[in-house]
Amino acid sequence: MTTLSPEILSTLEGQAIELPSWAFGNSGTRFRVFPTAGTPRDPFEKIADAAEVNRLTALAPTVALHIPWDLVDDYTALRRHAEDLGVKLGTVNSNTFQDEDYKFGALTHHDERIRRKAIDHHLECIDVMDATGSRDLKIWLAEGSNYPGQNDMRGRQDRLQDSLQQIYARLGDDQRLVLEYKFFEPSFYHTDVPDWGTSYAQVASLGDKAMVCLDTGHHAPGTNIEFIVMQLLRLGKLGSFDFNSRFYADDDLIVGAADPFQLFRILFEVVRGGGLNNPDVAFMLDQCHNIEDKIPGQIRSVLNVQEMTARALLVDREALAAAQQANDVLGANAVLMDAFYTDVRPALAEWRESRGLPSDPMAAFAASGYLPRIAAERVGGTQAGWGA
Ligand code: PSV
Ligand code: MN
Repeated sequence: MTTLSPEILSTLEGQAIELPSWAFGNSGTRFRVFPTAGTPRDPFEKIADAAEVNRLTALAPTVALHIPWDLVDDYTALRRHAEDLGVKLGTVNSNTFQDEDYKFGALTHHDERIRRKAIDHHLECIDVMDATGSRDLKIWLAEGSNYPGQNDMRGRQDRLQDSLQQIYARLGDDQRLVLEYKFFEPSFYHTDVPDWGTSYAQVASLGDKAMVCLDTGHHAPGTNIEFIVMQLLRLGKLGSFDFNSRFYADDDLIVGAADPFQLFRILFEVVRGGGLNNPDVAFMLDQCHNIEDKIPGQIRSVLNVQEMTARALLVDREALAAAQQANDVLGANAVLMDAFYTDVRPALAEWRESRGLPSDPMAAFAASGYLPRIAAERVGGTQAGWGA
């Protein structure tokens, strides 16, 4: 059995992965949303489910909120509820994609009333962050156009910068703004923040508290995502990850499911670039569980990240550097592949047990009776979904 060194284990012990509240609600495609028994009816129940993931894995100490999906009357009560269950409230995600007014844009809109409304929404999100103790405001913009000539793309960039400056000015000293990019969808011709370069250009002129968010599902097929990770770390602007995996577009599948090797390559650049257990780089999930049970889906996800991080930490960096220096193409590649092919699962299971955690959190969850219990208890009300 492969053993993991005390240094690797202590690094893994510091790993924290933020869960998205929306992963616990029902989700689906534009064709059908399949509900599951026991789905949370409100943010309090979503946080209870997220806390269960953390209880079994010790990997997920924070939960991201989405406004307005997670609107509550009393955020202090929500914060207390989370803390009572051993987790904290994390990133606050804004939403400018579900209001009729935003059909043609929000932070980029040429109509000053609509742009003002979108800016004010973000200021309200920062009010929520003040109450929840959250550090990060995550902005993903569903803005763009469908047809060439439809919009003045340059004017939209200028207005976006102005909007972001107004939002940035409201951040507290310890708060940050992270700007997420996505190459297409819902717009099909141009998107206002389509790539890391645009996000970087927009946040770089704001200041130190503005960073880029890299969602692994938001690139064209074949994109070398680990190169982007390297570059953003090099520039000191990688603020956060939204982890998920994809076969085609923004599939939001379980991280490490579609392409485990890509996850390994990304995590190796994270390790190499000093991004692991670095408070400046938040590890988050952004996933939807359309057909699988949501809580096990989240447990599987954080375990996948942990397992692949362990493999990335196993890379023999000295041997790799030596092979690179010697232009030993296949030797260098072999160093990387050796680590990737190492099965760390037995060693991690043993280590979990030594820390008082279940060696197999998936099995422990299945045996816990939690799912049948919430299915029996959560009767009536309206189940939460992507969009509520
Ligand atoms: C839509 O693509 C999206 O998945 C973005 O990645 C955001 O992070 C998320 O929704 C929540 O708004
Ligand atoms: Mn995302």
